[in-house]
Amino acid sequence: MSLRVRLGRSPPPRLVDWSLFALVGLAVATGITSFWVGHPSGAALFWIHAVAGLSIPPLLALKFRRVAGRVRDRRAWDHATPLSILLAAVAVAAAGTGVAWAVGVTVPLGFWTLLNLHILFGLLLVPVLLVHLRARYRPLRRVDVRERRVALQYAGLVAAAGVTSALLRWLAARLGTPAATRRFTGSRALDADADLPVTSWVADDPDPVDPATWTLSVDGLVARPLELELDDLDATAERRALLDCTSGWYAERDWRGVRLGGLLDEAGVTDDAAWVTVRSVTGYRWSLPLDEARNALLATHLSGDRLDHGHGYPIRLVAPDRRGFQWVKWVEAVEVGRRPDPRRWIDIFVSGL
Ligand SMILES: Nc1nc2c(c(=O)[nH]1)N[C@H]1C(S)=C(S)[C@@H](COP(=O)(O)O)O[C@H]1N2
Ligand SMILES: [Mo]
Repeated sequence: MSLRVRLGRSPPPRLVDWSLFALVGLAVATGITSFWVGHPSGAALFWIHAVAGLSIPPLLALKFRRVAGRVRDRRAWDHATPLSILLAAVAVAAAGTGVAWAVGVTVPLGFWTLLNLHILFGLLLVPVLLVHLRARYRPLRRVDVRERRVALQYAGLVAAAGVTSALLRWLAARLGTPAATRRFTGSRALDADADLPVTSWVADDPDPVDPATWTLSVDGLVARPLELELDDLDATAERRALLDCTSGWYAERDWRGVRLGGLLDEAGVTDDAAWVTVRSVTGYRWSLPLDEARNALLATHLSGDRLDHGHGYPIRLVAPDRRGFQWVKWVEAVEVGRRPDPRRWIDIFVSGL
């Protein structure tokens, strides 16, 4: 009885605020890094993201209860109050779209998915929170973290978030919502017989490649640089692989093409080679560690048909266990190096401009 009463008291306001800050930081950091996790060994990252994210709403509710009076009374407003309200709205929107995506809500947003919106609100939280902090910063004091009951409350909060996350997954499966097929990344399965959507971001949209003038070069740290034409490629390697796009869908399909490892052997990589960068005609590129690259495919065919322009004709990278954005389309160059190409971080965003 006394335990319940004591647990019922709110944690100190500053602790609530600081833990909101920490949880938002954790949710944003795990959310951003999750973009380049495609292998199930990284599933814990998504789990932490869910638990951090779901721990936020209860604390927000406490905070809203605390400041409600000050917000309702217009005379109590100061220059920073509108921004605080904006921050509250963005936080609620980020949490709401995350939960809605997880249970399978589908809203027609044109090109966008709820997951894209969730990402947008999540990223927006960062600048708004920083400006809010400038106006409202209060240091955390010893007295704010001294009580044992607070530790219990937080343990309960995290446990409840974990249970809620599992419940949402169960609910989606039980109700058979579109999220029932959700992978650990949050992406939903595309119908097995559906055409793969064409997904290029930031308008990376080159003219169709002319096979008469197109060549594939393999150079960098190699003994014999190659310059190949389409007919030179012995596209007989087959591979079933799962493409998981960060906009929230995945599809397992049959691909055919040349093993990148075969080309690298033909070119003879030197001893100091460690990374392979695959670049498109637009400059869009990604780098893979040498061993992983050997195992990747430069595909010419998808589900038995020659690639069409949208999917990367004449060849595109198939990088199993990597996220979709790393599957470079319209490939024209393979560069072997000592290090990953730092330009990839810029070029995946600006190659279409
Ligand atoms: N050159 C280039 N390759 C690209 C992209 C791009 O914009 N430019 N988009 C990537 C993204 S975000 C995804 S999900 C996959 C989608 O492949 P698809 O269009 O064949 O379905 O291609 C990837 N390869
Ligand atoms: Mo994507």
